[in-house]
Amino acid sequence: MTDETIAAIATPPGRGGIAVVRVSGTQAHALATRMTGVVLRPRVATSATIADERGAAIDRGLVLFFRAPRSYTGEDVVEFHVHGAPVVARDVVRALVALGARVAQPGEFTRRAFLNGKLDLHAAAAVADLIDAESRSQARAALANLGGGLAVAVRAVRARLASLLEELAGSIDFPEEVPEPDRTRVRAGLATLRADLDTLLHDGEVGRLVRDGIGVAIVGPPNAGKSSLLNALLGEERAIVSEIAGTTRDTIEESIAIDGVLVRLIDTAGIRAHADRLERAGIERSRSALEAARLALVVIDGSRPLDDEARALLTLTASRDRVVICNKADLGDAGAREVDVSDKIVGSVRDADTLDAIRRAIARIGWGGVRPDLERPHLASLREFDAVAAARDALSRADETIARGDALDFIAGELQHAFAALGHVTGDVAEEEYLDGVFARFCIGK
Ligand SMILES: Nc1nc2c(ncn2[C@@H]2O[C@H](COP(=O)(O)OP(=O)(O)OP(=O)(O)O)[C@@H](O)[C@H]2O)c(=O)[nH]1
Ligand SMILES: [Mg+2]
Repeated sequence: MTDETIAAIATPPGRGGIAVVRVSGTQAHALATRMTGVVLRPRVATSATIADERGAAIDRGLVLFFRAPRSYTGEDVVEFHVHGAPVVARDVVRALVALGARVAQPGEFTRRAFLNGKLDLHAAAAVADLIDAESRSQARAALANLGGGLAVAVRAVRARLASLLEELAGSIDFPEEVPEPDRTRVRAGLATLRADLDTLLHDGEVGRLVRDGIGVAIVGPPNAGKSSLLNALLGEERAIVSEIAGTTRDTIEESIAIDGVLVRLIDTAGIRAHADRLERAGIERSRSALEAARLALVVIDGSRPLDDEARALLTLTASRDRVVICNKADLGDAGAREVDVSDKIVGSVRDADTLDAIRRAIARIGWGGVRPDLERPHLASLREFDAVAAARDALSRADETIARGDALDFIAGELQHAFAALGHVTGDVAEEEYLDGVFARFCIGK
C-alpha cells in the first residue's frame, strides 16, 4: 500500500451539469477539511464552499466522504461535486496537488481498489470494459464480470489443484511413508479440471464475440447479388444495386445483430480477372476484407452455369469458414447444380426463407449457433485467455506425464505451473508489470 494521496477529475472533459473530483489516500480527509472548513461525516453529502490552498473560494458544491475501508478504493476517499465547468474541477485538483496530493495515473483508483482487496483483478478489468461499452450487450457482459463470479470459479479450480499438489508433495517428500496416489484417480481429477478450464475458455470466446462482434465479408463475382444481400439483411437500401457488373467499387461496412451478437457485414467489389484500374483497386480491398473476416459469405449467380470467376472464388475460399450462397434461384439453377459443396444455400436474397437460412448459417459457423449467455461471467482479455490456456496446457502435459509413468516431481511441476497461471486471472499472483498492462487502458479518474 502506498502513502501517496491521489486526485483526479472523474467526469469526462468538457462542460456538464456537475463535475466530480475524487481524492483517495490517507490525506484525503485532511485535505478536504482544509479546503472546506466543515466537519465531514462519512457517507453524508455536505454542502460547502471549496477553497484553494490560499483560501480563495473556487466553488460551492457537495462534498462526500467515504471512510476506509468502506470506499471504492478501500482507502479514505473524498468526492467533490462541483459545477461542471472544466476550469472549476481543474482548480480543485490544482489546489489538492498544491496541498500535497498527486494527480492519479489512469486506472489508479481501481488499481488501489484491487490492491486493497475490494475487487479481484478480473472484476477490476471489467470496470474498464463497462466504461468502454458501446452497446447494451457489451455493458451487460461487463457487468456480469464485475460481480466477481469468475474469480470464484477460477479460485475453485486453484483450490483443487492445491489439494492435488499437497497429496503429491506428501509422497514426493516421504516416498517410504506416504504411498503414491493412485494414478488413475489423479488422471480423472485432472480431466475434470481440464474440462472446467475448457468451459471457461469456451465461454470466454462467446463473451469476446459479444464484445467485438464478428466480421462477415460478402464476396463473389460481379453482379452475383452481394449488395442486394447486404441491403436485405440490413433491411434498407444501403448499397447501390444495379444490373451493371462492377457497381460496387469500395467496401461498405454495416452492422446488424443476430441473436444479440454484433455482426459486421462487409459488402465488397465483385472479384474478376479483367478489370480496369479503379475496379482493380476495389478488388484488392475485397481480398483484404476476405482475409480479415471471421466468415465469408460467397455469393454466386446460381442461375447460370459457373464461369471461371465463380469457380476461382469457390476454390479460393474452400479451406476457410464460409457459406456458399447460390443466388437468383428464381431464374434457374444451372450454376447451383454445379456447386459441389455441402454447406451451400440455394435460393434468392429476395426471399425471406433464404435470408433466414443465411442468418442461421452465420450463427452456426460464427459462434456455434448457441445464443451467448451475457449474464454469465467470462474471461475478457487476451491476457486472461492466455493464462487459462497456459494452465490447461500444463494440465494436459501433466496428464501425459502420468500416462508415461514418469516421476511425480514432473507432474507436480506442471500443476504448479497451472496454479500460477490461474493466479493471474484472479490477481492472486500479480507482478507489477502485469498490473501495469491491465490498468494501462483505463482512463484517468477511474
Ligand atoms: N432475379 C434476381 N435478381 C437478383 C437477385 N439478387 C440480385 N439480383 C439482381 O442482380 C443485379 C446485381 O445485384 P447487385 O446486388 O448489385 O450485385 P453485386 O454482387 O453487388 O454486384 P457488383 O457490386 O457489381 O459486384 C441487380 O440487378 C439485382 O437486382 C435475385 O435473387 N434474383
Ligand atoms: Mg455490389
